[in-house]
Amino acid sequence: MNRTWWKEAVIYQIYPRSFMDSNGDGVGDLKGITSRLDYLKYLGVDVIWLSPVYKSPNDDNGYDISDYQAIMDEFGTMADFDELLAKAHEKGLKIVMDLVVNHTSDEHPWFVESRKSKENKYRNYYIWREGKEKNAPPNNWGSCFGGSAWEYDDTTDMYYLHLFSRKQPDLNWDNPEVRRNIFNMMTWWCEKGIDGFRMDVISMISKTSEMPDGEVNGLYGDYGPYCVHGPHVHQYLQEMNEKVLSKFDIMTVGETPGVTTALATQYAGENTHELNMVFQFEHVEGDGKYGKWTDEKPSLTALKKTLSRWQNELYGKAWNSLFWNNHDQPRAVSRFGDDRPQYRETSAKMLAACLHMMQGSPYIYQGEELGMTNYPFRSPEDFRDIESINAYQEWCGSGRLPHEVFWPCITRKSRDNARTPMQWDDSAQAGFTTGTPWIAVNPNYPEINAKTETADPSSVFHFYKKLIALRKQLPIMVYGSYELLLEESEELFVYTRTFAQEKLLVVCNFTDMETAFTVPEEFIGAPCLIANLENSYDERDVALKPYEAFVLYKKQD
Ligand code: TEU
Ligand code: CA
Repeated sequence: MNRTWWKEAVIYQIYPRSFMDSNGDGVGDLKGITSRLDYLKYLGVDVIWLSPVYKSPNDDNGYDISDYQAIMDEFGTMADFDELLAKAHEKGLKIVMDLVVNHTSDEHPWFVESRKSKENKYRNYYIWREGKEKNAPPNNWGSCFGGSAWEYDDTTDMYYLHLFSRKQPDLNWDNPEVRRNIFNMMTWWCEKGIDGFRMDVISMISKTSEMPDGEVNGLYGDYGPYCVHGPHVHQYLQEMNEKVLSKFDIMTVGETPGVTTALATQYAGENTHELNMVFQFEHVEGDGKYGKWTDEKPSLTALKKTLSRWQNELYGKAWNSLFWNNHDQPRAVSRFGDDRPQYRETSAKMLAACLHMMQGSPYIYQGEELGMTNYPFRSPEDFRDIESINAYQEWCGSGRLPHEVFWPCITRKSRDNARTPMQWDDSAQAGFTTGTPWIAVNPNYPEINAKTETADPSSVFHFYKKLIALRKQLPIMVYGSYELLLEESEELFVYTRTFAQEKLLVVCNFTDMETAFTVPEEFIGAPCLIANLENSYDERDVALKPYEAFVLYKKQD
């Protein structure tokens, strides 16, 4: 397997709106990010993935782009971006941009033109269809953000497709002019010196020409069979690779909801000339009770099975991305760990060890390295995310579910859990802003913040810092093969990594119970690389405390 910088990198995701506000307007911005680069350098990460910073009306917080080559007003100017890029490179940090090209904003000039008339030269940049009959959309597909996936446009008496919000019309990738314009824009950013792209819902860019009704689950039909992993998706990605990606030393990661390991070996295969890696979602989806919404904790055996399958089925064929959370997911320690005060730090460290010792490139979402938690939402007015606001209306506002049934589900999974401001210190608004933040700061910021944790060697922050440093020292963490042990255990996640003469044993207690563990013969007496609690692992039998995790390392003689 050939060595590359992105296989050995740790990537840190910044959600700019909530990372650091430099001008007191309550919204994070580029100068704010630049002011915090030394913090990221100290943590030890290699790459920053910036969620979208392009001009946008912010219907979906920047994932609705109205100008791909201009910076969002609230985030600053292109000069601010150029300064951020230059300063990051000076400090040895790379910058990966978030490329959102499945759709644009409805305020993008292409769409403004497209909707003017059926003859407009931009008409076929988007996906327009006649209604089934008067006031009926072309089919029953539902949008990810609630309601129909079709919006009626009376100027031309037709409907346009939007798999997300009605202000995010889907681009028609079958149109070579669309592809040409997108590839030119990507080249423009690469020539500025950026270091790669995270590609938003890139598995959805090719749709079938036939658009029949989908299987109904809930209120609308499923667009999946017609819009995900469509007929030309690999052709378009290979064209993108040939015309743009292959010309630069950059990293690419595709966001591919619905991807399987088999498909991933095509999207991110060592020699398929598409992408370097993909985000799979099998370990963070499928737990829903009402659509994606649930108040249930995921099952450990299901989690182990899913992650182990991805470890084994990609090994030697494609590259894994590793993540517990991002700007769309609830906070890792609240979802997979235990955010009660007596267990929050230990379980956050356990999750970090469990993920970072696996094969693949680990992604850290802003604040995860502090053990930041979900937010204590009190009412729907606390939400800012279009997905949560629409879902509450669709499930409760409509009377389908009583508030007390749905509320625990939406508050546990709302994307806004990940979007509350980064907690920098224990001053007002956690040091994020001197103004009023666009979304409330988590009230636990006096205990959970970067200033406190960078000063405390036993903090979650320093545990992440140590894991990142270990990855630089140990090729086995990057390139070693994976084997799951104790498959049926509901309490312990235990696996080994093997690389030439070296071997790692990773042991994680995912419960708040003391749990017995027997160290395999070959590891008895092996040195402990990292652990989240004070304990000795020299003996055969270990009584693991709640959320205890440790890693033993041996070099076969
Ligand atoms: O997310 C795509 C996507 O699948 C999400 O809608 C995800 O499934 C959902 O949020 C889980 O609750 C990407 C971006 O990451 C997301 O922020 C955008 O809202 C979306 O695309 C549209 O651009
Ligand atoms: Ca600001």
